[in-house]
Amino acid sequence: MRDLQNCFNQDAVAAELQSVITNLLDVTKEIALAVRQAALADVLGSVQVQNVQGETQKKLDVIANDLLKAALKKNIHVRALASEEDEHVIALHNSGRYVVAFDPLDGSSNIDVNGQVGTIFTVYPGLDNVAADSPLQFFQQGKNQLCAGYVLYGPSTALVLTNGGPTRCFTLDSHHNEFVLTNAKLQVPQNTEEFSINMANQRFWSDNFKRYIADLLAGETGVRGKRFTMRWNAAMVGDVHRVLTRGGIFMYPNDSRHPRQPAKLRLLYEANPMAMLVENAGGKACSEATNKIQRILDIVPDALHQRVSVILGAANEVDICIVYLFKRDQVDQPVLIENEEAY
Ligand code: AFP
Repeated sequence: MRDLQNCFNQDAVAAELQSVITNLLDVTKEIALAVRQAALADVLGSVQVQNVQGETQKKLDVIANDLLKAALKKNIHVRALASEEDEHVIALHNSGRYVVAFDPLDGSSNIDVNGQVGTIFTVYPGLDNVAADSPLQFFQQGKNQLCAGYVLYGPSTALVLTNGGPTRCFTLDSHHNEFVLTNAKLQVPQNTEEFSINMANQRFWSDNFKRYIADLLAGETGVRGKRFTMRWNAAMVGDVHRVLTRGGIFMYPNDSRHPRQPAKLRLLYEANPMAMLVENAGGKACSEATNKIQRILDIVPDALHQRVSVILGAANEVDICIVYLFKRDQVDQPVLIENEEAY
């Protein structure tokens, strides 16, 4: 707690917010233990129930969600909760200063194969003129986030956190059950030779996006003139952690599988917290909408479980991807870039 407390002090984090973050992190230590015990604690497998996203819930999804909700319900500073696993907002304390959203166990398809999973969380100011149980509490731009972070349950348990200042990395010291600061300022290199995408979706991508990936694959003799490698963990926490620690670009683009809902990742508790962590580490995070590119943190949500396309990581590589998406074949058409100074 000493390292976390120093960081709270450096960032001038309000005492009430500190208590919310501390509650969240205490639960992640319990989840880390359950993930480690796995079959020994009978937490693998599914519960044969679908969540609001239409995904079959894993036992650990339910356990993590219940633990987080139970802990935060006791905190008088939390006005409302939103979880990937719950369809509606959960109202808590009317006078609470904060609203909290989380994906209790991101990458849950990895649970049963002993792969990386994680908890992603974000805290926004509660809105006084809005009912505590209203989704409007969460229809705030990502740039309003007071804190964003994730805990990655990998070979070690890593916490990556920003309170608006630098993006820091802590490692769980399991002997003392305490997060110890191990990188005071993560920095995403501007350029990269590593990309992260689910290539199996290629046939559903736009032609411009296919061309961008084809040029990454073309190697030293292609137009990019260098060889790229590819990694895909199927858990955003794992893939973004690699981008934050080693560099790279992570993409989950729009695809044509579900025309009315072309993106997969959720804005509130996946894209926004990751975008804040990446931007505060010097990277970029954007999303492709019809004929325009948006900084993720500028998107005004209109649904609690809204999905957005995500392109984030090395600043120069994100820019190059945007050129492929919007400018290359459309040089005579205006390209709308919202909040242009961010790009
Ligand atoms: P689950 O938590 O349902 O496993 O989904 C994980 C996720 O939302 C994100 O963490 C991954 O990047 C992405 O989905 C993986 O999607 P694909 O299974 O389509 O590769």
